[in-house]
Amino acid sequence: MTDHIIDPSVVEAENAKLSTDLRNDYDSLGERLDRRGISIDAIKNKVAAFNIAVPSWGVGTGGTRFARFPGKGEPRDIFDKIEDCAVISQLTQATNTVSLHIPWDRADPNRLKQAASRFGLGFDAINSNTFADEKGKLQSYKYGSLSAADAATRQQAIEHNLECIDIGKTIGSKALTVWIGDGSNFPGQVNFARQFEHYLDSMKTVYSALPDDWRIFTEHKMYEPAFYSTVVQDWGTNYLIAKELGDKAYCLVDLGHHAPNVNIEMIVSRLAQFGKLGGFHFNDSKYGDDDLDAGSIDPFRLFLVFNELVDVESRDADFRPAHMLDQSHNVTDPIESLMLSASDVQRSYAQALLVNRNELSAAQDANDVLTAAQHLRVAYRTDVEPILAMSRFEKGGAIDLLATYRASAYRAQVAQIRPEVAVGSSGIV
Ligand code: LRH
Ligand code: MN
Repeated sequence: MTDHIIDPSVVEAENAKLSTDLRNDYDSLGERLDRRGISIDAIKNKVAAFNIAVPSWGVGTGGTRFARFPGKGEPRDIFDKIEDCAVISQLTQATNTVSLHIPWDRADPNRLKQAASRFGLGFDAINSNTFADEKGKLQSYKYGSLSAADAATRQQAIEHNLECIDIGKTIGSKALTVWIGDGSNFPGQVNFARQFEHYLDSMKTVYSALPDDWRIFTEHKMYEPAFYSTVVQDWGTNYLIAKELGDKAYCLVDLGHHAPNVNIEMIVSRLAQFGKLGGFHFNDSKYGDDDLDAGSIDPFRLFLVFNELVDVESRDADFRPAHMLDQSHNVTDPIESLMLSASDVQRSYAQALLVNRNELSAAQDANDVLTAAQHLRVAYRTDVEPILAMSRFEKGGAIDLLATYRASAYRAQVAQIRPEVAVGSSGIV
């Protein structure tokens, strides 16, 4: 029996105000899609099966290197974070997995599993962290971790990743995500080839410890915290790594880790075409790795990414990229942002499912440029909110996410029991 963190009667009461209008909106959209030869229920069923993992580190208020402004009812530990994730899952019905980060979420793995399964939550990819030093560890990652010149430092970073695999095995994760900040700040500071060789050697040791049914995701990022060179800097390097490591190795695409205006949807197509697209960290950005809410700055780009994913899915039924959010909520209630972001990622998937792929291919092959472009725009311009809301409603979630969450007064309730967090800290968590 799954516990509900929000009193179901609050959700029912809010839904009761909206369900008739929703039914009407759904039926009228259904008629319009019918005229396009599309079954709205088929789209809704696919949307209902779509899941996106919530980052444990995203439910606390985030910050920058300059400052962090904690909000009310900040989660005190991973168990508070799991409860906040349960709220997001209950109302969206689209986020029944959590992605942990070690050591930030280190705790008794069996307690973690229990705390999550109480709310019907599971664990997605587990993230290692060798981009910050951990108290009690001998070696510092100041000059790198898995790619460090110093062998003892590399060994410590390897052992940390092996520990993450062990924790993951107990809690039911099936993947390890490895993002490292290793790089350099000055020309000449490192030998690129030797540094990359160290990294590959270290990763081969980590790879050899993966259980048979696991995957390892390597995440590329253009810069930060290193500002001259980064070991895993771009998708090309990431593809090389996945090929070097083996069949269980895949590339993870964090949307914010590319220079502005980079054609990310084409990177997605390339990695998928060569069988090395493992998953995503969805967020949005305007300049750097801004970790803004997915779909909040450039929703058309998010749609174009899903247009590529649905294209691959239409040719490969086994294609199962891991979908995760990776955001930092500096000025909003993280629960509200994560709910809307999960829904906006679902929205891009639903819109991409509306593209008439046969007619699109015919127009592409005929160089009928505008007809081809129109097929994407018509899908993108379709308001699929009735499909998203009906999927939530039928699964016991909220028709109006924000209104229902605010009606629950969850934030005010937890602010009663969770102590105020002192101001003055900085950093993303
Ligand atoms: C690096 C990153 C990575 C996480 C961290 C919290 O920028 O995207 O995925 O480990 O954020
Ligand atoms: Mn990321």
